[in-house]
This record gives sequence, structure tokens and C-alpha cells, in this order.
Amino acid sequence: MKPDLFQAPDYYNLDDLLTEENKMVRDAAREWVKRDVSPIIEQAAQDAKFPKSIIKGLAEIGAFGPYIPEEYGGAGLDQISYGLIMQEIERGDSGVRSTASVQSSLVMYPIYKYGNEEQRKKYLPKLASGEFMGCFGLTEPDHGSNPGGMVTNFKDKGDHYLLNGAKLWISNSPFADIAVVWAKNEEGRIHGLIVERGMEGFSTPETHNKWSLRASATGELIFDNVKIPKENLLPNKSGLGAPLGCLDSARFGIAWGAIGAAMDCYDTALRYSKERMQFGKPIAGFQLQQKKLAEMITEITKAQLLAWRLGVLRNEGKATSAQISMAKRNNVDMALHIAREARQVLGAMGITGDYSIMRHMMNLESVITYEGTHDIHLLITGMDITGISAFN
Ligand code: TGC
Ligand code: FAD
Repeated sequence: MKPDLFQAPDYYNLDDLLTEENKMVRDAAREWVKRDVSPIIEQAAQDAKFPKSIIKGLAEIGAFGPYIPEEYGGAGLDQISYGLIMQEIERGDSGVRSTASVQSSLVMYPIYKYGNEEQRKKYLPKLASGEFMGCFGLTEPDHGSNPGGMVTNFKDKGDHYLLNGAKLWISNSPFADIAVVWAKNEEGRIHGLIVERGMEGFSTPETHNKWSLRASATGELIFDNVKIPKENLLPNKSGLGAPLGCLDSARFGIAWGAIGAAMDCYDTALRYSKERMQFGKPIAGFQLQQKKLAEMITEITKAQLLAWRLGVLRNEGKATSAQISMAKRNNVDMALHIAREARQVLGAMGITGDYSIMRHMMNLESVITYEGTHDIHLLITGMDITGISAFN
């Protein structure tokens, strides 16, 4: 892969809206991605291997639990710093951002929010430092967009629960130490359970042959009469709203992360277009290429404003799930569109691993699908503005 010459676009001087802490956190993440992610990520994606060597660095830049209080090992940052960290990581690779999103918003968040003090103290500091890695099991083979239909279940056996079922498409599952798993009790109520690697009857086979998120490990979670100690149930929230509440936090991070992937594609295309000569002049001088680049920077700027405003609302505790949903859908769609356009600006070179664009494009096909598909997010907005659910 070519040296990482990334220069972040900031067309509307959005830096003026950030605090000194926001900028410090963002710059540290940016520096780390340049130094430790860019040199290895293309090979990791080509090899379809999650680069475990980056776990320590992710913990050091505060990517594991950015907004979790410091007393539990988190970084205690605001929502905009959290978003900026996700942006910078996804500038490097969506798969690396996935690892951080899952650890922070889908594992640490439910333990922090729905767990008791003992669970917080037992797991959060180790998750924050990367000593423990976690995964989140909601999706099942027959229940993706409709997680409320899940069939994974647990029965009360007196001194323990007995867990049965299967989860599919689970980021980090092949190497995770713990899994936050959503399952129904005998009354059909959804609860979160912490399942630990090594428990008898629990296995995590890896899913192979992905053309997307190749630097992120994806797998299954299989529960065959797994005995779960009663103290591993998350006591403070149940129902579908519990896992969906975690998704709000992760989707917010994705809304920022996708901007990073888009910025990298735009920056690469801009630089290439100024250097690549055809018909005796740089291709950046042709109107059709300028149209592509002008539209890219416009869409990135709009997405940055959306994310920033959403961050302010989150900091004030005022962001709704539907507002988060809109930002996730818009910004991922924007990034995927930009990746496709930027790929064309590079001509044949755009399909090679010498540049990051094709990897971003393929990754974004997962990002537009997970944490709620593009269609599902359209329907969430539709439901919010009409008051009528198109789901049931
Ligand atoms: P519905 O009846 O609308 O809602 C059930 C209950 O949940 C509440 N609720 C929410 N609560 C918190 N946050 C949200 N975002 C919420 N959305 C809904 C709702 O108020 C209700 O509460 P209550 O108290 O009345 O019971 O549920 P539904 O069955 O009609 O489904 C709605 C739908 C389709 C929007 C939802 O199920 C959905 O979002 N589906 C998409 C599934 C999804 O996003 N899966 C993600 C799996 S995890 C993942 O992809 C990780 S990728 C990680 C990575 O690598 O980065
Ligand atoms: P389906 O729900 O079968 O949808 C198929 C198509 O039908 C989609 O286009 C969808 O938009 C459309 N559709 C469905 N319902 C409707 C409707 N009502 N109206 C209109 N159209 C509809 N899940 C986890 O729990 N944990 C993870 O860590 C995790 N990581 C993932 C990592 C990767 C790489 C991927 C690809 C997925 C991951 N997922 C994870 C799963 C992800 O959340 C689901 O793939 C996603 O929610 C969609 O479910 P599905 O794939 O079963 O598609």
C-alpha cells in the first residue's frame, strides 16, 4: 500500500465547533491510525485476518469505552470525542472501527447501563484495557432485521440458567473472551446474559469467505445447554428496548465513522486526480472529475454537520433514536456513494490494494447492512414522521 498521506478535509471550518479536548483526542487517534493501522491494514484485509496487534493501541487512544466513566476504566469523554475517535479509526478501516464499536457500545455500554455494580467492576476495567475482548449476540439465522422474533432462550434451573440457541454474523466472536447475549426467558421476555469463553456447550465458529470487513473477525455463537451462573444476567433492563438501546450508541458511532471512510476516499481521489495526467493535463482539470470531487466534499460537509449536531444533542441527553437512525443511514449511504465515485476517479488503479478506496467500498457494504439495514432506517424515519409502523 502507498504511504498514508491523508489530509482531513474541513471545508466549513468545523474545527471551530470542537473543544480543545475534542481536538486533542481526535489528533491522537489520527496519529495512531497513520502510524499503527495504515501500514498493516491492507495486508490484514487481503489475508482476512483481524490484526490483534492493534488491540493495545485501541485501548490507549480511548477507543474502548470513550464515554464510560473513568472509575470503570473508560475515558470519561463526551459524545463528540467518542464520535471523532470512531471517525479517525474508520478512516483507517471500517473493520477496526467495528471492533471498537462492539467493545464500547455493545459490550461495555450494556454492562455499564444494565449491569449491577459487581458486574461493572468485574468486566469494565478489563474491557477498557483490552485485556478482555467482547462481542454482542443479537442477530440469529432466522431473525436479522426482526430481532424481536429471536428463538435463543434460557430456562431457570434453580441455581443457574440453561441457555440454548444460536447467533450469526457476530463481530469479534471468534476471539472474544465474553459475549453479551440476548435471549428469551420462559415468559418470552428478552434479557441480556454475559457468556464467558470456556463455558461448556459454548462455541464460536468463524464465518469465512467474506468480501467485506475482511480485517474484522465475524462468527457464530452456539449455545448447547450452556450453564450460565445467575449472577451473569444483566438485571437492570429487559425487553427488546434493552438491546436496541445499545444500538443507539453504536449507530451514533457509525454515523461518525462513515465520515472517516468517506474522507479517506475523497482525499485519495483528490490527490490522485491532481497527479494523474491524461490528454496532456491532470485529470483534476476535467469538468467531470471536478463534479465528482465537488459533490464528494459537499456531501462530506453535510454529513459532518449532521454528526456534530447529533453529538451536541447526545451530550445534552436530547437525541432521539430516530435522529440517530437518520444519521447512521445518511452518512453510511453518503460514504458508500463517495467510495464508488472515488474508485472511478482512480481508474484501474482504484481496484488495487495500493489504495484504500476499494477496501473502504467493500467494507461499507457491511456497514450499510449491520446495525439496521438502510431500508430499516428509512422505515424508522417513516414511522417517526407518520406515527405509523410499516413493520407490523
Ligand atoms: P418496536 O415495537 O418498535 O420496539 C420494541 C421496544 O423497543 C423500543 N425501541 C427502542 N429502545 C431504545 N432504542 C431504540 N433504538 C429503540 N427502538 C425501539 C420500543 O420503544 C419498544 O419499547 P417497549 O417498552 O414499548 O416494548 O420493535 P419492532 O419489533 O417493531 O422492531 C423495530 C425495528 C425493526 C426498528 C428494530 O427491531 C430494529 O432496529 N431492527 C434492526 C436490527 C438491528 O439493527 N440489528 C443490529 C444487530 S447488532 C449489529 O449489527 C452489530 S454490528 C457491529 C459492528 O461490527 O459494528
Ligand atoms: P434480513 O433482515 O434478512 O434483510 C434482508 C433484506 O430485506 C434487507 O435488504 C432488508 O432491508 C430487507 N427487509 C427486512 N425487513 C424488511 C421490512 N420490514 N421492510 C422492507 N425491507 C425489509 N449482528 C449482531 O447481533 N452482532 C454483531 O456483532 C453483528 N456483526 C455483523 C457484522 C457483519 C460483517 C455483518 C454483515 C452483520 C453483522 N450483524 C451483527 C448482523 C446485522 O445486524 C444483520 O445482518 C442486519 O441486521 C440485517 O439482518 P439480515 O442480514 O438477517 O437481513
